[in-house]
Amino acid sequence: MKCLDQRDPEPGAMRRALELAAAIGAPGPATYPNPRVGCVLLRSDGSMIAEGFHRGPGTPHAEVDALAKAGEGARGATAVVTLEPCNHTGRTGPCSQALIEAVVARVVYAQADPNPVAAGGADTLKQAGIEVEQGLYAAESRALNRVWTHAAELQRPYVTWKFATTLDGRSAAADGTSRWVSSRAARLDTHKLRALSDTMLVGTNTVAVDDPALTVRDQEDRPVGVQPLRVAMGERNLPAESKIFDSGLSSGAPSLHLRTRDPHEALASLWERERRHVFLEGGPTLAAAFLEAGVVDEIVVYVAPFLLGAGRSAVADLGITTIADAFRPRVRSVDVLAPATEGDEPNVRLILEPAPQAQNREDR
Ligand code: AOF
Ligand code: ZN
Repeated sequence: MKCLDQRDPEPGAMRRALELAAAIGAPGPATYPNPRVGCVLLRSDGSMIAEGFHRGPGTPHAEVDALAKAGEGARGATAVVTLEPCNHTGRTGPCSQALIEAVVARVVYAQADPNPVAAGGADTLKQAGIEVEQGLYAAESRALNRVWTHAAELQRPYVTWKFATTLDGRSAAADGTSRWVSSRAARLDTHKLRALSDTMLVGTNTVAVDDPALTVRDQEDRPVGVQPLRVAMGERNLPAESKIFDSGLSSGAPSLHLRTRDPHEALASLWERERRHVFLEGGPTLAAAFLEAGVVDEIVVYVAPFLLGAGRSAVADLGITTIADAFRPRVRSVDVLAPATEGDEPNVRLILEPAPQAQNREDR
């Protein structure tokens, strides 16, 4: 078996566990509603016994995956795992018990489990006489499951609001044409971001006016990968032939009409359906409702370099009448998206993070 750094094998094992966790692919539907987790079992001399990772809901957790490979060899081992071993019976049994039964000597984990249903594994292990250490590469583990962690802490799905705008803040021309103000490169980028979420959300007005498919598609416009749940939210009745209800078009992507205008209610209902990451694509009324409810966690904006002078805004009236009350998210990144094809133009992408609502007000 491969030997890790003999003097201090645990950091190397944790780096390997993080790598294993990430090997499942991009964060999102591959493991949602579960996190990405990796585990490495070490002998007391620092050599590796076995490794494992989590492949998604219903499959063994990382620790159990590694323990199964180690068999009797796990006795006296150190388990190095990216997340606190779970303490509950969910779709599978508690990892804390599995580690106790395998008679491991020591458990080193990075991130405490933010899921209240599963937390408590560390205490159970300590009570069983196992040495437990927490915090090694905790920030890296948190970053590995950034959105999942945030959602678990909030106990509602994480919300990314995406919109495209012209230089003068218009998201569509007055006559409703130019459904796409952004460049082809920006639209391709949007599909990559959609693929990280497990839920697409729009208002019923947007479905009635734009009739979006809300699927994740490739360069050739073919649906690809695990399709998010497509949700129309609002009280307006929708034509049965709306594209979002067409599962044939979209490799079986499921859809749902939530008959509520309340963002909190909608998110609670999606959380119950085990949704972790909502990708909100408008329209202006729904965006304003989510902003006012303080439930937008991330904003992605594509700016197209042209003017319309009139037309629909990306967001409806927020009741702000003076500059001091402006909604000012923090800028996380600004990037230029180069043209994807001839005739396409560069667009600018901003990723922003609203400050928590109360803090936003106090800061002024
Ligand atoms: C671990 N190791 O590899 C994972 C953990 O319903 P279940 O049984 O799939 O449990 C899911 C919860 O267990 C998840 O929300 C998280 O708190 C924890 N995931 N825990 O020890 C793992 N995937
Ligand atoms: Zn577990």
